[in-house]
Amino acid sequence: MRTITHLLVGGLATTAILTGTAVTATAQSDKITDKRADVVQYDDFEEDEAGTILDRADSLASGIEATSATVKHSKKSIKVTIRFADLTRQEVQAGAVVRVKGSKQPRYLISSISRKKVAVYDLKGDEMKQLCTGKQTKKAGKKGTITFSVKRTCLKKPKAIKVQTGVSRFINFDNESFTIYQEVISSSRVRTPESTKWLKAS
Ligand SMILES: [Ca+2]
Repeated sequence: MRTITHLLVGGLATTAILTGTAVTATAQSDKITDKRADVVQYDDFEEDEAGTILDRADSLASGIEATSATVKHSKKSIKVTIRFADLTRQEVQAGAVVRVKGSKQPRYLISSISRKKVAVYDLKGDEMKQLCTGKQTKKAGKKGTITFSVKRTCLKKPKAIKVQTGVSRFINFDNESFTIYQEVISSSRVRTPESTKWLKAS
């Protein structure tokens, strides 16, 4: 699980730093429609850093081809819903990287730790301290969804947040080799997750 979490941090957090400057907007919910046929397969991170972008059939077959992600920032919680073309029943890991107002770096990672749970990690420093857990629900199959939410108090009640999301699936993982499918939610890019607008807790 550690490897999976680190992958999400690497993939999502790194790109978050590169994402442009802040645009202030009043909103509490934002939906990003995902580009189609854009699941990336990696067979080795050292030899295959860029991975392979799968075509439509193989993206669907990966079981994690996403169609959209919706983020809601309410007074009590932060809720993410990722929708899929045909979601696998096998284990997948969903994640979100959260920026808060006043911080240039991504501040928190929310990541699946089991089928029914996510954890929030503090990205400040190298330790990736786990701050709390939240609930996750998964509906597999056509038009399937993964929804997770965490309490806003766990993220110290941020005034506004920007969120990037993605999903990963490991196949045949052992210490020597693995295949991973990764889907980042973006309307235009394949490896860079798109950030929501600034979402206020209103
Ligand atoms: Ca997609």
